[in-house]
Amino acid sequence: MELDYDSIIIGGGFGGIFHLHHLRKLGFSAHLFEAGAKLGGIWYWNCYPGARVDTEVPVYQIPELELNAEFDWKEKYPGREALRDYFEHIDKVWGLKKDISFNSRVTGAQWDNEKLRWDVKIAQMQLNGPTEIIRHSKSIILCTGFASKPYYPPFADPKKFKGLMYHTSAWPQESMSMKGKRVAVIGTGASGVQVVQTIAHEVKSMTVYQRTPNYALPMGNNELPQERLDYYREKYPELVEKMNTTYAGFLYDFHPGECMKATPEEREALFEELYHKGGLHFWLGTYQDILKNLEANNFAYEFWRRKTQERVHDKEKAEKLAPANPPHPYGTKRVSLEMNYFEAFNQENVDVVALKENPIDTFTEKGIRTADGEEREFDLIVLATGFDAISGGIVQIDVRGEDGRSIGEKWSDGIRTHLGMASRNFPNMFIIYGPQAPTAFATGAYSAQVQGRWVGDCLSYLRDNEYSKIQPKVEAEEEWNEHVNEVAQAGLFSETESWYFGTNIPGKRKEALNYMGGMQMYKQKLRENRENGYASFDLE
Ligand code: N01
Repeated sequence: MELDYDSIIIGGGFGGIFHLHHLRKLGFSAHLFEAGAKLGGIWYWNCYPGARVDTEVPVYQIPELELNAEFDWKEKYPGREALRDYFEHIDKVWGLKKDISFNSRVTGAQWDNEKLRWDVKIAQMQLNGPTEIIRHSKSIILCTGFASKPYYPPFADPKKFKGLMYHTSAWPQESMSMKGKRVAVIGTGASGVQVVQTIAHEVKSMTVYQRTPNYALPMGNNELPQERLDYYREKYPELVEKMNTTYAGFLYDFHPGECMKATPEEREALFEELYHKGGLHFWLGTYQDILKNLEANNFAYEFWRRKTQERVHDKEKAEKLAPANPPHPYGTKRVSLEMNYFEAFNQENVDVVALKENPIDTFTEKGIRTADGEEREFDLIVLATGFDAISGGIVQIDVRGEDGRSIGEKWSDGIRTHLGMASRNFPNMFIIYGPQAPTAFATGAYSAQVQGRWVGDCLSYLRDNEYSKIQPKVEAEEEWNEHVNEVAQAGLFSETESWYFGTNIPGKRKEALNYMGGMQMYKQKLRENRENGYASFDLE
């Protein structure tokens, strides 16, 4: 069999680099193709002002002891520059780049059932344009990340606008001065929040076009003193043990009590404590029934609203940012972390337009006109409008399986995977941080390692037992699909329009894109599958 590598890995974020390292360590030859010019995946592309992770150190790192010995984080919630440095550090320790091709976008892959290999098509950027190359491997590992396909809403006449316009994930790599600019920010998810709070003080004026208020919580970021870093290093094995026991791979878990059984005083005291701790404590560390019971949920919303309204001086703006009627239950869209985001609206140069009452009518040469007829003029429009998340980055690649159908065609009637990592008719293809896996409910670095170890074990099993092909049984996919959707229906999440269910993209099928049973249950399922000799898979 003519092969270039045992495995081709697509994407140079946490998933890709962990797989490259792990598979090489297991004795496989592997090569990683990355569309960007550097390592980092999402941290390469998302270079908009203020890009910062919302999971704290030491959780947001690959849990491998040798990586943490020499890297000094400066802040509890590292910014994009520090994260890029971390990727370079990993490369130094693991020597990755010799097996990576940058500026190389995988555009398609076809399974060859005679030669039992994948033929992978790669567009390599050269000075005079892209050149296509084909490489062959026994397996492919899609580490394309959950947010590699930006969403550009179908606004009227966006091309009319003569100023600058960038999506947050396609921001120019060179730094751009914001001083004196008139800026529009469309979208108030995590990216929009970060842009607003970072540049509000330097721009001439800013209009935030908000469709849905973000129930953002204070990040509580701070510098990490040396003693804290030393403590993390010394205790790292114990901290990892703790991460190995929690819902999302964090160092804390949901509160054991129930909101509906707590007295008003107990509830208020816990909410205060968690809110002031910062980070996601007032979401993934609070009473679990808040995410299941609407009455309990309203207590959390009212608390968040009171706290937020206290921070915004102008009553009209405060009402738009934290309205009396919650547009969706608290915490059922991704909760963002902010650093003085709400205070930015106390500046006279920052305004918010509530799009549900006053939608965008059209883009104009000079700016944006809303339904009320008002045209605002801008030098820069920031599209913080999110992603065709989780499945979008996969189906945009023309991956074709045994029967010649693409993964997009197969999933057009609903996503089917087994364990969120394999799909029938696509032998020896593994998906990392993708649909029907814990993905958005676990950190990327942690998930990469959990899924990577399973993939490594699976490929070693094939090699040791002289199998050349593995794919899930149809029944296994159906069972996993039922389980994923059953778990997702258990809480209040499915009632809210969000990228968790694909409903942020017009026309995209509504379905549970994440496995919401938690990391522990997921790891148990992986373990069972490995220990029963991959009984829910067909091996040839
Ligand atoms: O994207 P989003 P994001 N007209 O989908 C609005 C991670 N992340 O890039 O809510 C007007 O959350 C849309 O409005 P609505 C993190 O997991 C992490 O911000 O659909 N507005 C929403 O406000 C995060 O959750 C970090 O009504 C329109 C916004 O655009 C995920 O990435 C930083 C619109 C999109 O928000 C995605 O975050 C950044 C339209 N037609 C990202 N269409 C950190 O670690 C959409 N919107 C901190």
